Amino acid sequence: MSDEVYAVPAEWAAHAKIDATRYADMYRASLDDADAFWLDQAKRLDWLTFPTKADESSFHAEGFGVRWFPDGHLNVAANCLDRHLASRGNATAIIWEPDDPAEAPRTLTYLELYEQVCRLANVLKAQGVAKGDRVTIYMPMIPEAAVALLACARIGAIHSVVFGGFSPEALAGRIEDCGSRVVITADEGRRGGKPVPLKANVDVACHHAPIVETVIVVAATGGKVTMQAGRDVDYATEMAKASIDCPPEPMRAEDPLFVLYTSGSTGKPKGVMHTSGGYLLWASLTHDITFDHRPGQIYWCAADIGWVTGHSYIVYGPLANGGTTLMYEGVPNWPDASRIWQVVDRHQVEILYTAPTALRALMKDGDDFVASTSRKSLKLLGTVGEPINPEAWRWYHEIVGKGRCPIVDTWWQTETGGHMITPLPGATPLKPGSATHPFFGVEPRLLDAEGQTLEGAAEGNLVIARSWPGMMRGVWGDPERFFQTYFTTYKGVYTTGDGARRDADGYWWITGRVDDVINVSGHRMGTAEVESALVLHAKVAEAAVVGFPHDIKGQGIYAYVTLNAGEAPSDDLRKELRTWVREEIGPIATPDAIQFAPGLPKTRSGKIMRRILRKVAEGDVSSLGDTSTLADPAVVDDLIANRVS
Ligand code: 6R9
Repeated sequence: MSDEVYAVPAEWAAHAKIDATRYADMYRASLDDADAFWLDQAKRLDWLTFPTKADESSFHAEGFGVRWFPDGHLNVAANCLDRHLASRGNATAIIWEPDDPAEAPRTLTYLELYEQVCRLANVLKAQGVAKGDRVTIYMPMIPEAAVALLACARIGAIHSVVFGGFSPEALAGRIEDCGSRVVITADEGRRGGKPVPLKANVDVACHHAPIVETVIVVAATGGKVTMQAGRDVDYATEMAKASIDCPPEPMRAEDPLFVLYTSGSTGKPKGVMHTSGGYLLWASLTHDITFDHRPGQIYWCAADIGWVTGHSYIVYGPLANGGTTLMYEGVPNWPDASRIWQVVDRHQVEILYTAPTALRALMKDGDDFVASTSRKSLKLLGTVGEPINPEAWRWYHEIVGKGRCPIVDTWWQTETGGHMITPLPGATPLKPGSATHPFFGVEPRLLDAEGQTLEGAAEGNLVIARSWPGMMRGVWGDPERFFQTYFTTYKGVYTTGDGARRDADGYWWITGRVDDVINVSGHRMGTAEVESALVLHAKVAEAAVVGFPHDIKGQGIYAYVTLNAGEAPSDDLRKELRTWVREEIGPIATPDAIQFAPGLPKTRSGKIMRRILRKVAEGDVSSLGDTSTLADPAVVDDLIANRVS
């Protein structure tokens, strides 16, 4: 952690939408008179019925629930499209940069995007999709993915986007959990010059999820796929037949907009549900203020649409604000480590938002890849997904941004819908590695293990003391789980699952997860999920998974595996288990290290002592702490002796 301070550049302080004084005033107003503040902010959206009330949430068991703008009506797609047509119908809504740099980029104006969304909305209706139905989207990073999200929003269908890197099994689980009868996919995706067999994966998933009646297939690469008669339909054929006339469905602010599955500390991934009014307001306002966004600027969020960052900051935020959003199909380091910077130059990107893991990977390849490009267009840089180490922060600031561009290190979660703790470029002096200060309406608090509030400079559990418009509304299909997961550890507050430190200047530093979630390359992975996948293997008796520090990924996955009696450990089996997990969940879940362990350290009541497993994985065996409560302390010596480095 670093205590250098980077002052707000003079031109930012003078010209940004929010300067330090304005931030302080607005932040205070957002807490002191929240209803008035949020009803005023709500004016940035186009409502069919303007709400008369803002926050109707309670974090307490009695009357528990999260509700915002309960009597407001609007349509999210109309806010992202229709309302811009008169003023900027011919402005570029989406710039698409293909995986292969030799191919030409594509652009869609607001009018073109609007027409495609209306057509697909009609295609969905023709397939029997109605308001409230769930539609699963399993797509590569092509404009049709954004069209799919917005088409659902237009007719009030609830989308569930599943990251294209997830396996057929993981996809099937998510389809079944939310009960989607319709899947939108593509023949193939492309990443780093390699095809991703999306349609073939959907075919396998449909075996496990017989609920699927219709698969709409975009021909993205022209790769060969089998089309099942009566189930699979060709996107282009249906689009050509569909009318461009599709009035937006009037929705209540609290009608669901989407479900997005994310890993938690226990059990299978949960479907985080967001609704229409509060979510869109939050995505739009945070995108506008954190990035100091002006329509006409080229803005690039280099995330995938399969994660919440793609939802809020590739699609909903920028389009609600009439911006130009760049969608990139590929990976940061293909054909080589200069690709991101070449894309920046090619499209004259002014605002770039990416993840620390990508920066660390590029940094490792040396500065020449950066120096060979201009990057003059860049004005503002952002990061998201995990804590950024000061070294990567400085590299981003000095080498990428030539010291000219403020960095907004945005802390938030799938559950929060959008930015929660973040610098504002015209208001906040920066400290490398600190997410700095809360956004409007966000009341962060630090609690100790007993739930006592910590004041001043302190470190503890990060909780949020009141509701905000972009907050999740529930766990799909499991109302109890929402309250159980987030509101029972500490009463009356939202528990984030993150630890944090507040320094003497009141700056917030996120220290990482305090639960059994690991953050691999900015993606959340539940240790329980990887363990479940491992024990499904016929040779595995038991498995325990922990995170360990990894230079590029932030955290890597370390698995301890106990084999069934009679099974012998071997390198081949190690490989087999890695492939197994990859196929069960997806490449992001592949263990970096597998240690065969005849026994796991357990308490006498049978609870695995993860603290010890973490220490061994980290290679920090000198401070294992108290091991006297273990049922069999000898287990630990074996773990240390056979550590995989
Ligand atoms: C948006 C997103 C959420 C978890 C979160 C935290 C970590 C995200 C961060 C950060 C430190 C930041 N995280 N942004 N940690 N600094 N700027 O990433 O959502 O995939 O749900 O992950 O990511 O641990 O709890 P999600």
